[in-house]
Amino acid sequence: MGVPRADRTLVMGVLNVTPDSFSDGGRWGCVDAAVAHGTAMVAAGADLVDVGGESTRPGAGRVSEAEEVRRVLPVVTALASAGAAVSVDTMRSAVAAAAVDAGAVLVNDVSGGLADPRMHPLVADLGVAYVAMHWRGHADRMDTLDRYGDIVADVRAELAARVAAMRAAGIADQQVVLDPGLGFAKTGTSCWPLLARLDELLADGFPVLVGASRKRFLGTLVDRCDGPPSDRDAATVAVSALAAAAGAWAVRVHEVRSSVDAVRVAQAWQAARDDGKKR
Ligand code: PMM
Repeated sequence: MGVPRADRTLVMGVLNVTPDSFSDGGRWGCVDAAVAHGTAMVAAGADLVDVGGESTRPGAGRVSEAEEVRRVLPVVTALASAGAAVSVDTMRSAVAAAAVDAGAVLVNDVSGGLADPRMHPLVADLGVAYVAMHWRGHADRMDTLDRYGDIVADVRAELAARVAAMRAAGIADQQVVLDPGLGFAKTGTSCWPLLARLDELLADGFPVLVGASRKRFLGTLVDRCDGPPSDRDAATVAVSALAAAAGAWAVRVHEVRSSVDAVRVAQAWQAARDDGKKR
C-alpha cells in the first residue's frame, strides 16, 4: 500500500477522539458523533480522515495504550467500512496495528518512530503508508526543545536520520511521507521558515504533509490567541493554498471544505501557468 496520490494536494481532515485536544478535544468523544463528523468531512471533500486518540497539545500527558485503542478503534472501523480512507494518528505500534487491521490505510506517527521502537518494524511488515513527523520529545516537554541553528537545515537533517532508520527497518521509500511537525518543539515564529522554505524539504524527494491548522503561530499572527481555535481557520486556509502552490502532498486541517477549495485554486493556478509556458 503506497502513499495515496492525486493530481492535486490532498486534504486530510482531523478527527480527534480525545477529551483534551487543543482544537476539537471533547467534541467527538462519542463514537456516533465522531463517525458523523468523519463522514461529513468526507462529504466536504476530505481525501483522508485522520483519527487520533491521544492529544499532543503542548503540556499534554500520555494516555494508556488500552484507552487509546478504546477511543480510536470503533471510529476507524466504522469509517473504513463506510469506504473512507482512514489514517490513524498514533505513536504506538499496537494502536497502529489494530487500526490497520480495522481498515486504516495510513499510519500518522508524530514521533517518526522515536516514541516506540516497534513502530518501524511493524510499518515495514504491513507495507502501509507512513507519515514520519519531525519530533524531539513528548508534549509535556516539547516547548523546551525549541533550539535550532538554521531550523530548516536542522529539521531536514533530523528527518534524514529518520529516513535512514526507516530504510534500515525495511520500510520502502514509496511508503513514506515526511512532515516538518509545525508546533512540535517549535514555538514563537519558528514555524514560518519551515513553511516558506517548503521547497527545501521537498527537495529531499519525499511527499510532505503540512499540519498548520489552527496552531498557535497562526493565532499569534492574526492576534487571535485567546478566542476559539476556529478563529484561525481563515489563516489556515491561506496556508493550505500556499502549501499546495509550493507542492505539498497534503494539508492536515480541522475545517475541510475551505481547504479543499484552496488546494483547487492552487491547482487551477498551476495548470494555467503550465499552459502558458507551453505557448
Ligand atoms: N499536529 C497535531 C496532531 N497530529 N500529525 C501530523 N502528521 N502533523 C501535524 O502537524 C500534527 C499531527 C496537533 O494536534 P491537532 O490534532 O489538534 O491538530
